[in-house]
Order: sequence, then C-alpha cells, then structure tokens
Amino acid sequence: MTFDELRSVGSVCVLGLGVTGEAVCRLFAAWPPEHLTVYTGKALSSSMNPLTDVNLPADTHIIERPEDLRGPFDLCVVSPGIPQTGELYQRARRISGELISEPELAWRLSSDHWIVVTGTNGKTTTTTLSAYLLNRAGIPARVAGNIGIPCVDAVQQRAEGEYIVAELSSFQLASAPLLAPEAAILLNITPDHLSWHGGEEAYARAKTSFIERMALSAPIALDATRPEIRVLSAVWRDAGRRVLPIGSSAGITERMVVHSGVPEAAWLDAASDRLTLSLDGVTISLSAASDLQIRGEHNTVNALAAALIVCALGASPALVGEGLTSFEPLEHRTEPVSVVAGVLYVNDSKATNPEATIKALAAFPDRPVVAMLGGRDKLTPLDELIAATRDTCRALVCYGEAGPRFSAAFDEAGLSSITHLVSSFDEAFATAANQAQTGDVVLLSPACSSYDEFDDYQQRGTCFKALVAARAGVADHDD
Ligand code: UMA
Repeated sequence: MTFDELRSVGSVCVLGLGVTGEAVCRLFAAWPPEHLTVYTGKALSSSMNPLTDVNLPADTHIIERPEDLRGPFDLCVVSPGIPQTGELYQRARRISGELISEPELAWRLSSDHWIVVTGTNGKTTTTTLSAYLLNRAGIPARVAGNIGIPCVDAVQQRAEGEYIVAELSSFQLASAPLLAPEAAILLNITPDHLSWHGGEEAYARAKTSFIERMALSAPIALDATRPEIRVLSAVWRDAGRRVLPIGSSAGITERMVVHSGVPEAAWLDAASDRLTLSLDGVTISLSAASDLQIRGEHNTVNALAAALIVCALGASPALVGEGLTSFEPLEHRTEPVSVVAGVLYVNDSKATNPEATIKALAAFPDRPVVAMLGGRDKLTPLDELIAATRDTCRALVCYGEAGPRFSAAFDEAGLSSITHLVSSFDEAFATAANQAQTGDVVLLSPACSSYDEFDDYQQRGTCFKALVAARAGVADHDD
C-alpha cells in the first residue's frame, strides 16, 4: 500500500493498544478510514482509555477478545509485543490485505532520511548518540522507535530534511516488508526473544532482511569484532554494499582488511587510544577513548558506530569528536548513580539478557563487582555469564523468579562461596550493599526482565536509585 492508498484505505485494524496502537489510532483519526477496529487486548475503563479525546471514525469497533476479531481488513497495524508465532497475529494476517508494523507504516508515510539502528544490545545508546552527534554537527535529527517514541509521531512532527534515527527491534522489523533506510547500524545478534519469533534464525532474519533492500551505496556500520556480524558483512560486501566495519576479528583496535579497495572503517587506535575513522581514503582521529563518558568496550563500539555513520552522511568529524566526549550516559544503562561509603553503585537495569550483563561486567576491569542478578527468567543459557563473573565478581546476589536457577548454576560452576540467594529485589539490594567493600562496584545488571516485581526495567532502575539514595542518607547520618 502506497502513501496515497494509505490515505484512502477503507478498513483498518489496529492490533494492540499500547504506545504503538494509540499513535496509530490518532493518525487514522485524522484521515478516517471507513471502518476502524481496535483490538485492546484488555478491558478499558474510561479513565484508562487513551482514546477518549480522539475523534475516531463513526464506524469504529473496540474489541477486547481475540475471538471478536473479524475481518476482512485492508490493512492491519500490529503492535510489537504481539508474537508473530501466536494465533492472534496469524489470524490477523489471514484476514488482512496487509499486516505491517507501525515503523513500516511511518516509513511509507515519509521515507526519506531514515537511519535504522538495530541489534540485540546497545541500540538505545547508539540511537541517541547518533541523533546527538548529527544535531551537534548542525544536521537536524530526532530519535524514534523502540526507544519509546512511535515513528508515526516522529514523521508527522519532523521538520523538512530532519533525520529520523529509528531504534527498531526485531519485533518491529519482522513486520516491515518494504522499509529500506538511507543508512543503518547493526551492532550484534545474540539469542533473545526466541519464543516470540519461533527460533534463532527467524530472529536474525527479522533483524537483517531490511539491509538487503537498502540502496547499494547506503552506508551500513557494523560491529566486525563479532563473528555473527562478520558472516553477514562478507555477504553484503560481496553483493557490492557499502559496509563500514568497526574493528575486526582481532578486536576493536584492528582495522578490518577490506578487499573492495574502499578502505572505510572505524577502530580504536591502540597507540594513541583514540577513536579513529577512515572514510573516502582519509584517516580521521576523533577523540580519546578515555574522554568518553559512556563506559566499557561495548560503548566504545557504540560510539564508533554512531560516529562512523554520521560522518559517512556528511557530519563534520571535528564536531562529531567534540560531541562524543560531551555525550552523557543514559538512564538505566551502565549509569553511575553515586558513591556511598566508597562503593560505586551502577544502574544497568536495561540489561535484560546475559549478553548485556557480560558487557556491563567488563566495563569495570579494575574494581571488584558485586552483581545483582535476577527477575523474570528468560531461560537464556548462562555459561558465558558464569565465565564472565568468575574473575570479576566479589559476590553474586541472585533474586526473583530467576534467582534459584541462577544460583544453582553458579553453585554448580564452583562459585557457591560467593553466591547468595534471596527472594526479593529489596533483599538483593541489602545483601549486595553489605557484601561490597570500599572500592567495589555494586552493579544492578540483572540479565532478566523485570516483570516479576516491576512494571518495566525503568521502574526497577528507579527503585534501585531510590535504595541507593536511602543508603546514602544513612551513610551521611552515620558520618
Ligand atoms: N498486546 C496483546 N497481547 C500481547 C502483547 C500485547 O494483546 O501478547 C496488546 C495490549 O493491548 C498492549 C498492546 O498490545 O497494551 C501494545 O503492547 P506492546 O507490548 O506491543 O507495546 P507498546 O506499548 O506498543 O510499545 C512498543 C514497544 N514494546 C514492545 O516491543 C514489547 C516498546 O518497546 C516501544 O518503545 C514502543 O512500542 C514504541 O515503539 C519496549 C520494549 O520492551 C521498550 N521493547 C523490547 C526491548 O527493547 O527488548 C523489544
């Protein structure tokens, strides 16, 4: 369905009424289709109904139960939380002319100047940093997507020529059959959300198929230190795509050998400790890695990815170099909270899988870590997490629904002397704070989602910060 067809579509279904569904309903209220069906997935009281102030088409059906979903629909816009393998999604697809995600709809409405950032971990920091660097370089940009701002809102609000830097999840990309941005960043692909997609291959495919639709000249920055990404990079390079690798199989400090004769890449120059790019045959030194405020090697990769793509799009390297050092860590992502009684408390509540936690652990190479791990168990393998904690952690505090499985795995790996099993988040914090010694880091990087005790990871991180503040109050009082 093209832009003009969308504006005159007869029958639309909005599947799911969260952030995405509400934005899509508001959009279609402005161009009313003849018929609108909104599947809410739950009963809505008038105080909880986000559509009370929306002038919906006269022929609108609000339904709560999957069995009330009756087509046919010309178009269905599906919310990302609704699993592709589930009956609801499959039925909606059968009874709809087209079923697409909300970012795909936004792209069809306004498709120029999109940068897509995807990967399992690091998306939000890289998205925010890319938009920040573009703005610092005088190129207007705004963030959208999985970061919490619907893309349909962003494209309606953007100024002429303004870039959309879209953080897109595998859920959103899985139902985006045409989306093809002007530039892309692919960070990493590790097992996550496997039950939603029905397997690892479908998950990886969802994250990367859009790249094959991009123009051959469109820049793709990717983390070449990762084997799963190098495999894709080789395929795309052979297909004549403009692949811009960060690091190589030898690590972040090495440049990938480029066979194409266009040596465009980014790496950390080991001798000078500077973030370095090579674009159009020119080598550019951007800024010192030690001047970055975002911590850890994973964040150096994120910084190189953002810098590489914005410079490839024409941003001034001098302004990008300045922007890299003035960019501050985002809330809940390896966020230093405060130092209490000589212990640094770090909120990495966004780490909802082991891979993200492993990266956070590596961000503190010089200090023993007391790690808080647990929450709702995603049943992800723990071997690599165990290996990462072995040399870095003074104590491992396991809590929540996942606590018993994590604790049993650490015990079995011979780490029982440093493993503590408690039930609640509050208890986990108290135990972690008591185990920590001066100079240590107490790291909330739970490797699990938060839904057993909290609404979301933000609420969990905010709770952690409140507990740190309370402990700081007690410490002040004791002084
Ligand atoms: N619903 C059902 N059944 C389901 C799931 C959802 O009926 O199994 C219905 C409910 O009515 C629910 C509605 O669908 O209220 C929408 O829920 P949703 O979970 O799809 O979420 P939205 O409120 O639309 O928010 C989504 C993203 N959520 C998910 O991908 C789960 C938000 O990412 C995103 O910020 C927002 O769109 C705007 O783009 C959150 C997220 O957790 C932060 N993302 C995952 C992650 O980062 O790991 C992918």
